[in-house]
Amino acid sequence: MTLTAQPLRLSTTQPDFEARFAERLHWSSETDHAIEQRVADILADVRQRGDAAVLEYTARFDGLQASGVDKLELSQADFKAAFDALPAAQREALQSAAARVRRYHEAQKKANGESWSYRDEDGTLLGQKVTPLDRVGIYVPGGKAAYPSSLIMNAVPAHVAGVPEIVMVVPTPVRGSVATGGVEGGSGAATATRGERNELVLAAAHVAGVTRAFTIGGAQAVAALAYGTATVPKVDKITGPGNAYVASAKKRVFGTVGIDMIAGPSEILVLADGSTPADWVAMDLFSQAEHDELAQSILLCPDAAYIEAVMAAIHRLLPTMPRAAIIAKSLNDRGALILTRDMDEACAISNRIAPEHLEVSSAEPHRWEPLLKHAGAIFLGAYTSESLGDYCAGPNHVLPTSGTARFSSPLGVYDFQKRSSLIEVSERGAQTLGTVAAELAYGEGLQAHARAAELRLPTVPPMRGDP
Ligand code: HSO
Ligand code: ZN
Repeated sequence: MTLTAQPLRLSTTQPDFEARFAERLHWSSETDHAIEQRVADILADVRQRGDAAVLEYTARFDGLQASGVDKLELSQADFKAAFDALPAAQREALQSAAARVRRYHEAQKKANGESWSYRDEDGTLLGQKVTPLDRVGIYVPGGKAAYPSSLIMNAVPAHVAGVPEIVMVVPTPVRGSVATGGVEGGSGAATATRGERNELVLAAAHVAGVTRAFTIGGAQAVAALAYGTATVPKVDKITGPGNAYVASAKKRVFGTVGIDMIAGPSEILVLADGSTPADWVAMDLFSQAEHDELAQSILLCPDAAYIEAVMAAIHRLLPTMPRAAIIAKSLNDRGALILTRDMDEACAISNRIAPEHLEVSSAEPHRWEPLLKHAGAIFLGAYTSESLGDYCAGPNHVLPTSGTARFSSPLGVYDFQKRSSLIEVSERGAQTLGTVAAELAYGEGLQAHARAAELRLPTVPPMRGDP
């Protein structure tokens, strides 16, 4: 069977454009009810029975047997061994990616992650103190869905923020029935089966500053991190991608702990003026389509002939791709090539979509960039392929999806920090502020508030209102 990709072709001048455009963008993030219920049960069970429940679910879902959760812990030595065993080119690539991501996030911390304060006319000090979270949990999906690059994107900003303890959880399921019963590296006794580990993920943990790691996954791992068990430390925030169970569990533990965004399928929108080689753009569209059949790749362009050239490139290149089936399904079900009246209109439509990744594939990217308001990340110019941002340019690749870039931002250092307000009122300030506060407090009928302010005035007035 030959695969074909026929992304939806639209033109903004066609009468039914709005309806067909809206239909193509629609995506529902609803989790099915059965999953919600099972996750709720697992969370409650782990909360109540701790390690024992974690062990049972890990045995049941991952086929990984252990006599204690401590036997499922990996050590820094395990990370280092995985790193050392990699080919030199991979080691260097991991290090270089982590270094660039670190540098970017250090700049981010400097620009908007530092404490600040000022003194007002009365000498009162007002400010904001920024502190890192004490402990964060990073979820790393298992098997093929595990992206070492995502671990870097989560752990490095946490590390740069100054989080002292970064706990990773990663399922290492035992494939089929081959439970080998090997020694858990670094953890001593041969009392745990050994699951399928992703060595690149462990190596990434080495370069990204992960402090502890457990080979557990699913809702049970999220529960262990959120509530803590005898062995797994309770964290303050959980970040990282996961399947529907993990996403549902993260939503449910929100409030007990912080969480990052719940990411939908990957998206790329290419705004093209026709000056970039069509093959490059076709491959950029493929690059997000290959993530997932639900991923969305869209081209917006005012040049009809260029759209034909990209379409031809898609047909020619698709059969050469190992993940052609996923790419074809993604393009057929969710992709679109949209002819616009001009680049201004293309920019306006892009803002309506608020894509996760926005490539401005134009000879004049800086002409269009000021018009672009809503996007997780904006890639300027023909050389800036989105995939460079996925791995190593520096900015975070954890980005708002499904239009949420209208109101949210990339994962960053600020997600691993919190702010406390600082107030130090001077004697004179107590006078100025005391009268204002007392007036408002009496207005709210809160006498103790009013008196707390008035007692600090040089002349304390009589209390207003009946006792
Ligand atoms: N594009 C993905 C991140 C990723 N790409 C990881 C490759 N590896 C986020 O939307
Ligand atoms: Zn990607």
